[in-house]
Amino acid sequence: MMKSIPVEQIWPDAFAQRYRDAGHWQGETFGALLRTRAQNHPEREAVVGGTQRWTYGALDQYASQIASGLLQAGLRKGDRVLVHLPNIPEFVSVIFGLFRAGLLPVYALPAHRITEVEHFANTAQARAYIGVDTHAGFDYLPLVRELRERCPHVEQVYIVGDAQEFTSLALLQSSAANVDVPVSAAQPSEVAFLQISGGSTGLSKLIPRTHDDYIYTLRESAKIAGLNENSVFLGALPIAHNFPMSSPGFLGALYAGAKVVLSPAPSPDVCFELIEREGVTDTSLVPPLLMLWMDAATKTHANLESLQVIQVGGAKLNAEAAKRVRPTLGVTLQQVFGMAEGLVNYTRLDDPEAIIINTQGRPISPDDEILIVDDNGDPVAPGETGYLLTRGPYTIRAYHNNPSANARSFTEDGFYRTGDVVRITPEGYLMVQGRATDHINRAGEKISAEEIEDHLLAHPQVFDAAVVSVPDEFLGERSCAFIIPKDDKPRAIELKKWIRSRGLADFKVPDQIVFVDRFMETAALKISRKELRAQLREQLENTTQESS
Ligand code: OOB
Repeated sequence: MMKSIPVEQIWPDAFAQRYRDAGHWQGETFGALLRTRAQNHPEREAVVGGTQRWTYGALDQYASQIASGLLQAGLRKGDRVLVHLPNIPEFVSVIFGLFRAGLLPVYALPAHRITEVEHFANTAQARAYIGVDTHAGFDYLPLVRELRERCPHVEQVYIVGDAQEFTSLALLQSSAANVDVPVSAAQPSEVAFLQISGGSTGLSKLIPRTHDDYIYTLRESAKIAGLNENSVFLGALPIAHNFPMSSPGFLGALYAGAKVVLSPAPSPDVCFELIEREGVTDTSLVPPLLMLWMDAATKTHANLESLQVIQVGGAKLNAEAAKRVRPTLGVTLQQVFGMAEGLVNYTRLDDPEAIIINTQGRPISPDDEILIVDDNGDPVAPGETGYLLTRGPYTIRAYHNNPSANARSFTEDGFYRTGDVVRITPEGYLMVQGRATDHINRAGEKISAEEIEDHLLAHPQVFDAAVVSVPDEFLGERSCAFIIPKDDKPRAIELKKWIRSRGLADFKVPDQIVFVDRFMETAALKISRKELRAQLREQLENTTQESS
């Protein structure tokens, strides 16, 4: 079994020292963070979701029960635990229980299916899985059974709801002997959890984040977003995503001692009711949802007056839409350009309107280093467009257990190659101009072209496949698969079913399928997949289409 990963493998000593000296890393852990708040204001509401309302005191107590229950069940500090939960209060008690015990959550999205979950389980060598019986019409228990068969190292399973042959989370909590796990079980410099990457090349990678570095981002993000103990944050997007988790997200809200309201769905009909009922002040949305909300706001009877700030990020927000936010919703827009690997940029609440509308913000930290380089890796002239590289006090220097991705994604001196193409304004604000990597940013969900191509190529009637992004008015981008069929041409619908049958999240099913006889004349010459995808994207308009 692998031991917990020491911080020394993430940041060189000199940098770690510098970040401590600067006061960024303050030696706090998630366990201590919750305990302090529970002691300071035990009766204040912390998490609301479904029919449940938990105070800080209750949340701390549930987290303790989960921590001691899991340790009593034989899990050991440093073990990884898959967390596959939707937006329900148990998401919060489970991860704080894991943090308290020094166990590492590995976050899977509710939309992820067996193939993705198996990949996370194997990459992390997870020893346990914590999930839910059903959510949004999907029965997760068959997935869990399949996972247990494929990954015997996932020894323990806990289920929120009807656990059938597995153990219910409620039973784990009630049977835990009343031993309080000390908050010192986990150290600030240790890895607290593994977040999943957007999967720009091939399969998702695991991102190790420490207590120290992540809590730094929560502290600063809560400040930048203006959260305080009177704030009410709505988790509308799936909270397993880094954005609604920490930018400032529900963790930033708990850091500030605020109330977190969890919505089972991000749609305006569900969220508007919660906003009115709970007096929501802040939430985070991806651009397509913002559009839906703005549209619905003109028609709703719900009272949205409590709303103050909406963070929008995950994909580029167009300036015309940005302009309409204040007049339509009566809130301050805060653009957020971030990545699970680290760097997060925000427009500030008191920035001039032109900056809020036209830029994607500036970094959280004075120690975030921003490099914008050309094709040769040389810095571009100030204000010119180039590839964004970054390093800093909360940007990882390596993925978990993935030497080949590390060689591609980080420079020798520890800069992360974000894959984004940006320029910087004289005031230091970043404007995202595009990206260099071949993924599809579908409403904020990143889909690797390569991953989907590999699954399409496994179809017996597919000779070759190339997946590209296509601009989409609503989604920002949608996915289009170009297919060279074998003699016996499949139907588009069959290929979509095929992708689903491979055990993948629904958002990865190509939105559009185009059959072609060959890719192009130049295909005879050796060109890279990347060039091929670029050419196909350009030629999309002229191609004979059989879209579905
Ligand atoms: C967030 O995190 P990820 O890891 O799902 O995706 C990161 C990528 C960025 O490299 C960039 O390509 C894109 O998503 N992105 C944006 C953007 N915010 C993210 N592109 C243009 N404009 C924006 N505002 O998506 C994420 C993590 C933390 C906070 C916010 C977003």
